[in-house]
Amino acid sequence: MYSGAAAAVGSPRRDFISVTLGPEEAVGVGSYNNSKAWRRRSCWRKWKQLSRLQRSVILFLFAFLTVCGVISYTSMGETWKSITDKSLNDQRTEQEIPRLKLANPAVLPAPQKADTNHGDYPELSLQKPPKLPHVRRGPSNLQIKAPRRDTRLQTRHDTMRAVEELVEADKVEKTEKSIISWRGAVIEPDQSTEPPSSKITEPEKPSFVEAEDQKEPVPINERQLAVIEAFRHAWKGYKDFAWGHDELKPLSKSYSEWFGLGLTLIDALDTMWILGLKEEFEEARKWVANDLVFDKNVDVNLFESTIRILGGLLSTYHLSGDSLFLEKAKDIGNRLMPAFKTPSKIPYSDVNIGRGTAHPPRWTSDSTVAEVTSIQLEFRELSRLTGDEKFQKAVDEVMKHVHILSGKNDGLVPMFINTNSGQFTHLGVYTLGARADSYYEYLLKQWIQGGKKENELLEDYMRAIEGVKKHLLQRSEPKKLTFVGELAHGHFSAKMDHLVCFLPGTLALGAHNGLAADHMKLAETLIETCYQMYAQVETGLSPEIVHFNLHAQKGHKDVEIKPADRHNLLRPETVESLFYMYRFTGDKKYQDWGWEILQNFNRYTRVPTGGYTSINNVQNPSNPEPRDKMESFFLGETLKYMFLLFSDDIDLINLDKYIFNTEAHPLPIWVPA
Ligand code: DMJ
Repeated sequence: MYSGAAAAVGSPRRDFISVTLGPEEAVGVGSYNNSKAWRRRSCWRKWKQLSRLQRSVILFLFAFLTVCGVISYTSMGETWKSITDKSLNDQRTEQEIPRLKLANPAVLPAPQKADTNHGDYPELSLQKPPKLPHVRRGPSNLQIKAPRRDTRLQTRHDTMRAVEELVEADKVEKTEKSIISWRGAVIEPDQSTEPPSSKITEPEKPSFVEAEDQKEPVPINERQLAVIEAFRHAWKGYKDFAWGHDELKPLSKSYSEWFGLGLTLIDALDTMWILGLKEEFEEARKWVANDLVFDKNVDVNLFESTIRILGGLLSTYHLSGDSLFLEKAKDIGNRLMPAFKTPSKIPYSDVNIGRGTAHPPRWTSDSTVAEVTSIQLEFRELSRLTGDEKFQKAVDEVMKHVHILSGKNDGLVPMFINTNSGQFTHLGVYTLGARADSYYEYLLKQWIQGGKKENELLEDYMRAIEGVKKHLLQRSEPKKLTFVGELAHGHFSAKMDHLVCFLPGTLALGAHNGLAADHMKLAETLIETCYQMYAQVETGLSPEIVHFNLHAQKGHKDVEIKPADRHNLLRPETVESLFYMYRFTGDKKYQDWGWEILQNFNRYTRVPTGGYTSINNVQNPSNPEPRDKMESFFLGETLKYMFLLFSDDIDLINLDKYIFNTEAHPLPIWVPA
């Protein structure tokens, strides 16, 4: 091929021209083509002018660069492929979200594997940690997965602390490990909602953005503000006079020690979170981080330390996402395990958490039935979070054992069980009060926690409620209040502990979860009775125990109080049940009743210098005889349930996602409704 352009410049290099010129150039379509050809010829000329060595060096460099180019193209291709795959996956996940949300809206963190201790327990299968190297934060056995935080709580905290949050978020990014912002730890995309018993190998479900995320935050109302004020007042007393100790003695401006583990502080952590008390929470967190040490030569009660300390740490972990609380929970959980080393596997009541030894009380080898059967929610959750089955295995064995044990009366259990023989003792006495109460509560709650699959728990619960109806229900005079009495060797006693007032809430929770509708009816009548245990008393506060009148007598109310029973310990059970009743019915009278109770606590138990005190005499408004003690459950339970009762936000601890332990610490339901 000949080019007119080539002829114009008189190039002798026809071979070059014939190789490089295309057809357009051949017909001479403009100066651009001409100058390009000229440049090429000029380059060729220069190339030929180079020495052989120079040309070799250039060729070598060219070859080297070509090889590098090929390598980097290959690796970029991989990256691009993974990006493309990821984006395809993301698209698929987004498409799947609506369906998954309906089937199984997740609120939970993936179970954590503390160690891969595969045992022979069939119901527990360990979950492999997700393959997400970018979220690794330390040795694999210490990795914590952030739980999904309650979005309502978060919204409120966001509003309150937006600016500080930005600063803190920055700090979080810089600090790789377990420091959290007020809003909680980074939510990782692999959170799932599976119980430890299901066989999951790859918990790779994303955390869903749930419907309520888009809802407007519900503003805090006047009554909730009053609860916040009450909490702050109580906290002031604790902080000023009892910081880091178990309980405040508000009158003597000192403290009492039970386990020496900062019981009130731990019990109150999640309440502070729910109430939005950031400063108080952070100060308390610092204490947990720096001063809470379980390696102490001290005897603790297994039940009390499980429901208050383990339960409090686990729920705070769930709400805040702060791995500090899970680490502490693991520590105390492990230290409590020696309690289960008994001939019958029914745990001892006491454990020395420093020495790793356990024992029953000095006077008996019995344990209390409520105590050994009301630690399950916490230990099961600890297994789910850590992937370590031993916790769940230990407490499930207790339930299985009690399930088949003789000595029950239509599902009602005696109050004691022997740690050697594994048999019930002191047969013939049945109560829903002290020493048996939370056995019934935890039957239902474990069933709900585990996704309503563990039929034995449900069977035992349903049978027990039938037993209550058959043996323990009576009506009082003159108001015909339905109450739950006790049965002692065939004799009915019209005695009812305030503790029994957990029952209306539990019944309502069961009905909400699909159990018999008549449970709700019973709940409605029983909560009225519990309210009357306050309303019929001079201070408007319930005594510890009441006796109901079975026969109408002129001038007598339904409620009679014996001198030994007229104390009030700031207990939560009635406000707890009011909370459930309001959530499930929306009937404002329950809020009003709770409001009355709060006002009476303020009137008769509030100590001006800080704190609230239990009182000795609910029948004497002019001198209720303060006892000089603020129980930890006043902050852990009573005020928390008050705050939730007054809230109209059903997503503030949504009862389809969380189950409260018996100390009011919300734990996730593994398969939320
Ligand atoms: C709390 O520790 C728990 O609610 C327990 O189940 C019963 N006693 C107190 C509150 O009254």
